[in-house]
Order: sequence, then structure tokens, then C-alpha cells
Amino acid sequence: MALFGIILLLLLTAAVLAQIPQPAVQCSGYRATNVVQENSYLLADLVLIGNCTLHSKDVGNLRLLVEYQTDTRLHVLIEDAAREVYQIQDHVIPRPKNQNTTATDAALKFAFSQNPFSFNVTRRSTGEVLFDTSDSPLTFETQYLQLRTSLPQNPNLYGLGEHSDDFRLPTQGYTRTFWNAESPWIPNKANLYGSHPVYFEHRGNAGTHGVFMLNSNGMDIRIDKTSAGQQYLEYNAIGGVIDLYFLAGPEPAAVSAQYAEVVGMPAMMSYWTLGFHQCKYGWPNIDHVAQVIANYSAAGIPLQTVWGDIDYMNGKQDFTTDPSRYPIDKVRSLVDTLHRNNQNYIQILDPGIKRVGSYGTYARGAEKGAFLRAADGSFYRGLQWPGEVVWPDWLAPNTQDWWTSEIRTFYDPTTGVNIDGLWTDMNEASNMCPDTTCLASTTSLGNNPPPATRRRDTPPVGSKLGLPDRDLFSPSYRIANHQGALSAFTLFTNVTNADGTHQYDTHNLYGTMMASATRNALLSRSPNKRPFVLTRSTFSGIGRAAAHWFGDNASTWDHYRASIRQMLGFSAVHAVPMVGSDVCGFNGVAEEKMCARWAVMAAFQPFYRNHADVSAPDQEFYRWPLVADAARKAVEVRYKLLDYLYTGMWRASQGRPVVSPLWFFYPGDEKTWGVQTQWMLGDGLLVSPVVDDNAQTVSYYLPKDVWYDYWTGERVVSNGEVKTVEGVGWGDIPVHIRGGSIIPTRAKSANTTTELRKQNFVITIAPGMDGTAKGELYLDDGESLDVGSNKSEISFTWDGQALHVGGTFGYSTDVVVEKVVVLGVGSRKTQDGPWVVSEGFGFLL
Ligand SMILES: *[C@@H]1O[C@H](CO)[C@@H](O)[C@H](O)[C@H]1NC(C)=O
Ligand SMILES: *[C@@H]1O[C@H](CO)[C@@H](O)[C@H](O)[C@H]1NC(C)=O
Ligand SMILES: *[C@@H]1O[C@H](CO)[C@@H](O)[C@H](O)[C@H]1NC(C)=O
Ligand SMILES: *[C@@H]1O[C@H](CO)[C@@H](O)[C@H](O)[C@H]1NC(C)=O
Ligand SMILES: *[C@@H]1O[C@H](CO)[C@@H](O)[C@H](O)[C@H]1NC(C)=O
Ligand SMILES: *[C@@H]1O[C@H](CO)[C@@H](O)[C@H](O)[C@H]1NC(C)=O
Ligand SMILES: *[C@@H]1O[C@H](CO)[C@@H](O)[C@H](O)[C@H]1NC(C)=O
Ligand SMILES: CC(=O)N[C@H]1CO[C@H](CO)[C@@H](O)[C@@H]1O
Repeated sequence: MALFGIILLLLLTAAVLAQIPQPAVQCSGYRATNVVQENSYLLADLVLIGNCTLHSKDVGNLRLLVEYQTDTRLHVLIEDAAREVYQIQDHVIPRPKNQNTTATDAALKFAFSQNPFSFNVTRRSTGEVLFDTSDSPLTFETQYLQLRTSLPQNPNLYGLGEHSDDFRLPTQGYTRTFWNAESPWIPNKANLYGSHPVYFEHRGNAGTHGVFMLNSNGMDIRIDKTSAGQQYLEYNAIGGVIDLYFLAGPEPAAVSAQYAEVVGMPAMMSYWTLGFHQCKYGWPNIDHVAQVIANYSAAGIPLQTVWGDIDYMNGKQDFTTDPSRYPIDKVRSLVDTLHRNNQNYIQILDPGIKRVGSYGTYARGAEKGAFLRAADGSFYRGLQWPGEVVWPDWLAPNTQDWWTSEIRTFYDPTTGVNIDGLWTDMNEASNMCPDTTCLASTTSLGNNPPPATRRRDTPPVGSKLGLPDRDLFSPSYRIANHQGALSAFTLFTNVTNADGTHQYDTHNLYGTMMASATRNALLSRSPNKRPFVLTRSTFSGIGRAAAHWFGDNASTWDHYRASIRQMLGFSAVHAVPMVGSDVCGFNGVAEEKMCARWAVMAAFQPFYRNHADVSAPDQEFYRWPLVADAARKAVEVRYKLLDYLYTGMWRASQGRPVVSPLWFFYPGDEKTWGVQTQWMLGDGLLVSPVVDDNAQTVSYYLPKDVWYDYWTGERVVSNGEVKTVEGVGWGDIPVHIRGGSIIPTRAKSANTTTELRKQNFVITIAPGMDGTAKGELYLDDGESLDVGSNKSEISFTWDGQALHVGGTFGYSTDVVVEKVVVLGVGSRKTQDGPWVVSEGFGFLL
């Protein structure tokens, strides 16, 4: 949400740097010796053949470990023999269990050449080469790693977020940089707030596979062709080890699930979080917030959750309220009112803790040693919203306790602000010091804390804490960070964490650790409620802990479109299902028609929040008649579909994406591979919004199948055609049911998710080409972390004549299935209920 000066010059410098070709040094790589090959693993020593010294000193002795971890997952680790090089702490990213599959049973096959060492990964069933490093020697230096794989021409590559580029990535002259950074206006071809070094490669009917590089160091991934025309993808990292997970698929959604198994299954969301959210930076006082709530109600637009941006804080300090604009008693009473009306409230937290002795949060953190330290042992300082700040060291032993205690005290339901979720912002970390010459510590305020014991400079062998004697401030290989130097606008990379690791290695994990610590604190506050945390900065695996929005985009049609491809990346590739953009855009002036379109489109995306910057005009949906109409309709249809979405989120918590690109369902249809303005919501709905600026016409692709217009039920048989519709109203959006699906909806919408849960169901059957259909419905209490057996997993099958409803019915509910509708040729058939939803039922139509 921060909007502060980004220096154009820095951007240009980064762009120019990114284009400088790599030195043409021909390194000779490593030789493999002492090879040990067992049923399910392979070990070898890799010995440097000749010094290369591209950017730093070569690491002479490496160790190769290849594990056939599961039938579909191959792990290839190349680490320094002494295990000094930094590896991501196990407690930050817990490693997946190794099932020790026998190599010959595995879908992927590893093969290598000994001298020089190179390897390839092939699909055993077809011999298809998925990864092949033989074109270029491995480089493993103290501050530079390079590994290149050849790829087929014009590969279909997806992922490598966070970025705002095409969902199917460019294949020439393209660099993806991983360095979490404040990124106002989410520029194209730039590193943004999060790092997810995983890509999926789709080869049509030959299958889809994934490759995950578990490395948090600054990195450029280059996708290009050699002068001889050979397509490649190349990792260039400034540290860490080569830790690759190959995921076999072969179905696209199987790769998503296999990736989620590696980084952790996404957290299940509470039902209410799927309601509509409103936020705004710049709401001047609590009475204004109350007016927003009242005005939503008066406009008949259901508002589920109200958010507090930094406006609520006193001097922009976490865990405070402004005594005159947001007095605590008024905030408490507003939250009580919201809760009485079954609505929710969420507040923001920033990592920067104001450095002033009289501020309790600071004083208690200082006492617990919860902050990062500078070279002299004093707390390392920077600038964030409140002014001069210190920064939580999420790796210090008492930081979680301190953070939990601050959260539990300030958000105590009986004496404090009884929030329902928290929002972690600015956690890249974003430091407002404009460049690396800004040393906040020279603008000393107040007392320094007692100096800490100086940490050892040489970590013990085997500790994986990071090699000693590196230039942690200005490494010779410069990644194409759009902010310029590594330490620009963030924490100095030479700062040491309490566990002996350095920001140089852990920078990209900072936001994820803050979000996880916040989740832990919420869990301690309400042990059996699913915590809701929204985070700006992310790393692989963040779905386990938090939801994500796409940061500070703009109120433009471009960003309206970008939000679709960003959602596809996070949901389908990065295992982060609860995502969305600031609806109607964050920066700049939202225009009425664009806002109407966005209100409607985002109703079909998982996280649905309208939010804008302090400098942007108010953009609540009720402010324009056209947008209010569109929003009423959008929220109504979203709420009717909310259990379908909730079921999708439940599947997502088991690894199946809730939002997917069309090619996940039609992998052999080449025309789907580049589609990035349509998406599948769950398994049954295709959403195809109008995407052109101010347009009322949309052309969308309908793969070869039978489809049903969601609004009219009309059956459309497509031969794989682009359809064009004109005169699409500002509140309208083409949506189709995929033939073969059964969609449960609530019969009526409601003003809150609590009321919605009391509505009856309607089941809509959309027979496929063969006349059959299936679907499912998941029900539970909507908020317990562990529902035990109190859940219903209901399956619907339609064989052309009869509907069978089975599954488990552990969650008891009074609502009934009111009606079953079968779409088809001619008029739809309807059967009226009621049928109870607490047991299976079946009937012939
Ligand atoms: C690489 O250089 C180092 C330092 O100059 C030297 O000790 C080492 O033997 C060299 N290794 C090889 C394989 O050339
Ligand atoms: C796999 O093998 C490793 C090393 O031999 C062992 O520690 C681990 O327990 C095994 N895992 C399973 C699931 O058998
Ligand atoms: C994979 O690598 C091995 C060892 O270098 C080699 O024998 C084999 O031909 C390679 N496979 C393919 C399909 O390139
Ligand atoms: C709410 O609506 C009233 C009446 O239209 C208007 O005067 C007021 O400015 C609105 N306030 C907000 C915060 O939308
Ligand atoms: C990091 O490097 C900067 C610039 O050289 C220096 O001023 C600072 O003291 C260093 N900090 C630490 C913690 O080493
Ligand atoms: C929602 O509340 C409005 C009043 O704000 C009311 O007119 C409307 O009927 C309610 N809708 C539902 C579905 O209960
Ligand atoms: C399930 O519901 C029963 C009856 O309401 C309740 O006693 C039990 O505690 C619930 N179990 C869990 C795990 O929530
Ligand atoms: C994805 C996208 O549209 N990004 C745009 C964000 O805004 C900046 C500045 O307006 C543009 O340069 C980007 O193209």
C-alpha cells in the first residue's frame, strides 16, 4: 500500500543491467566421483575441474544427492561438501517426507555424465527429456550459482511469480528476478513483492511437469535462446544451494498438487472470508468508517468485512489507536456492532516498530531481543510509516513470544480491538530509506539497547548458516532488482539474524516469516479458529499461512487484466489459492465503467476486496449508480455460488487449484495454452469477462465441449471456437458451466455469510457430451480449524436419468435441497424437493 517515490533512474539502471550479456568465460565445471547408487537414491562427490571465478571463488567440493522421493517426485540436491552454504531453515520451509521410492518405479528418471558432470531428467514412460544440463557446465561459487537446462523450442512455461507479465512466459530475452521489493504500480518485467521459483512446463498431450528450485537467495532466471538457437532456462543465484524438486504430473492439476506437497498444503479459509471486503487508506476517522458501513447497507450491497489501514494507528505505530480520530472505545463499539450484524473487521500491521523508549511494543521487544542488530550490536534501524524504526528478527528465539503477546494484548476481545483477521503489509521488508547511503542509525533518537554478544563470524561446518567471508553488501553478480542495489529500499543484506544467518540469504523469507508469526499469534488467541492473514510479501509455501493480494496496482484497465493472470499464477502454479487484486485498483482514479466491470469480474475470484490509496478518490461501490447496480448483482451471484467456491477452497487445501487456466482442463488444445483473460473457477465454471478498455464486446474461447450459459441455461456445443458477444452490460459477464458438471448453489443470496448459510440449496446438473455429470459439495461449520468428523463431503452423480447423492454427512444442517435442475436440449427439467442434506438421496427424473 505504500506509495512513495520510486526513482526512475534506478528502474532504468536495472533494466540496462539486465541486458548486459554474461561474460563468455567457459568454465569446465565438476567431475563426479565416489558414486553410490542404491534403489531409491544416488550419492556422488563433485570435484571442481578448473577454477572459473566468474563472480566469486569456486567451491571446490560438492556433494550430489538424488532421491526418488515419491513415484512422481524426484529431488536433486547439489550442496557444498562442508554444508556451510546457506540452506533455508527447516522450520521456515519444512521439507517434504521422502517415501524412498525405488528408482525403477518412479515416473521420472535421473541420468548423469561423470566428466564433466551434467544430468538430465526424463519421463520414464515416454523418454521425453524434461531437464538437461549438458549444454553448459555447472558453476558453484561462494556468491554465484549457475545452472542451465535446455528446453524445447518455444516452451509453454508458467509460474516464476510474483510478476505482472504474461501468464505463459516469454521465451526470448526474458529475465525473472527474485528479490522481494516494494513495487508500486507493479511494473512489468520486474521483481515484485514475492518469490516463487517454481515453473510448470506444459507439453500438450505429452504431459505437464514442474520444477521447483528451493533457494531463497537473490536470483535471475533467464529464459532465452543461445546464438545457435537452442532454447534454455538458466538459474543465476547469488547464494544458496541447488535444491531442485522435479514434479512429474503428468496432468496439469497433478503438478499443482505435487508442488503443494513439497511446500505445504494451503490453509483452509473460513467461510466469511469469501464475503465481500471493503478497505481504504485514508478513511479520516472512525465515524467515516461507520458511514461507509451504513452506506453499503443503504445501497443494498452486502458488505462482509471492513478493514482498517494505517489510518487507525496513533502516529502510524502498530498496536495503537489514534486517540482523537480512532478512539479505542469507538473502535471497540464499531467492531461490536459489526459482530452483532455478523460482519467482520480486520486491521493492518507493519513490521517497522517505532524506535522510542516510551512505546511499549518497542520497549518489550527490545527487552526480549526481538529486533535485528547492526554491526555494533545496537538495533539496526530504518524508516517506515512511523518514522525511525527497528525491525523484528523473526529468527530470534523470543520474537514469536513478543509478537504473540503484543497481538493478544492489543486485540484482546474483552479490552482491545476484537479483530477477525490481520493484514501484514510492507513486509518485503520495505524500508523508506531511499538508497543505501541512507543510514537511519546516524539520525539517532533515544537510547541504544545494550549491545548484544557479538556473534561468531565463522559458522561451524555443517551448520548451513552461510559461508563466511562473503561480500554481503555488493556481490559482484548484480541481480536485476528494479530497486537497484540489493539493500536499496529494504534491510541491509549484511545484517546478521539471531540464528547466525544473514539478510543476504533470508531477505526473500522476511514477509513469509512475519505472516507465519502472525498466524501463530492468531492461533494462540483463538486456538480452534482458522486464522486469516493477508500478506503482501510472499515466498514459496506461503499458502500454508496466508492469503495474498497483488499489491499496489493502479485503477487502470491494464491492471484489471493483469489481475487475472496474477491470480492464475498464484492459484494454479504457486499453491496460494486465496488471492485477488485491489478491486477497482489501488493507485489513481477509478473510472465508473472500469470499476463496474472490476466489481463483477472479481466476484468470481477467491479474495474479493475493494481497496484504494490515500491519494485516490473514494471508490466504494455505492458511489456510482452503475457500479452499485453491478456490485449488487455481482455479490448476489457470488453468494449464491459461495458454497461452490468454499468447496473449491477445501479442494485447494488438498492441493487442487480453485482457479485454473483453461489448459488444465483441455491440455491437448493448443488454443488454450496462452489464454490469460478467462479462467476456470472450480471444475465447473468458465469465466470470460469483457477485457478491453471501455468495451461492451468480448471474444472468448470455448474449447471443444458442451457448455451451458450460466445465466440462461442455454446449451452451447462448441467445436473449439472463439465466440464474440456484443452489448455486454456493465454489470454483466459471460460465464459458462462446463458440460459434465453439477453445481450446487444457494437458492437465495443474503446480506451476510451467516444469513447465507441458512439458505436452501439448488442443484444444477449440466450433462456432458456423454449425458453424464458429477459434482460435489463440502459443508462444515465454516470456521473451526479442526472440524473432526463434523463435515459433509457430498458427491453428486448423474447418469443421464437418475441423480445419486452420496458421500459423508457428518455436518448437520437444517437446510434442504429445494430443487434440482437438469440443463439440456430444449427446456430445462426441474424436480422440486425438498430433500434433506443430512443423508444421501437419489431419484429418477
Ligand atoms: C582454484 O584456485 C584456488 C585458489 O587459487 C586453488 O587453491 C585451487 O587449487 C584451484 N582449483 C582448481 C581445481 O584449479
Ligand atoms: C527413507 O530413507 C531414509 C534414509 O535411509 C530414512 O531415514 C527414512 O526414514 C526413509 N523414509 C521412509 C518413508 O521410509
Ligand atoms: C541423459 O544423460 C545420459 C548420461 O549423460 C545420457 O546417456 C542419455 O543419452 C541422456 N538422455 C537423453 C534422452 O538425452
Ligand atoms: C454516506 O452517504 C451519505 C448520504 O448519501 C453521504 O452524505 C455521506 O457522504 C456518505 N459517506 C460515506 C463515507 O460514504
Ligand atoms: C553493512 O555495510 C554497510 C556499508 O558498507 C556498513 O555501513 C554497515 O556497517 C554494514 N553492516 C553490518 C551489520 O555489517
Ligand atoms: C439486505 O438488507 C437490505 C437492507 O439493507 C434489505 O433491503 C434486503 O432485503 C436484505 N437482503 C437480503 C437478501 O436479506
Ligand atoms: C462435532 O459436533 C459434536 C456435536 O455438536 C460436538 O460435540 C463435537 O465436539 C464436534 N467435534 C469437533 C471436532 O468439533
Ligand atoms: C501489469 C501492468 O499493467 N503494469 C503496469 C503498472 O503500472 C506501470 C506504471 O503505470 C506500468 O508501466 C506497468 O506496465
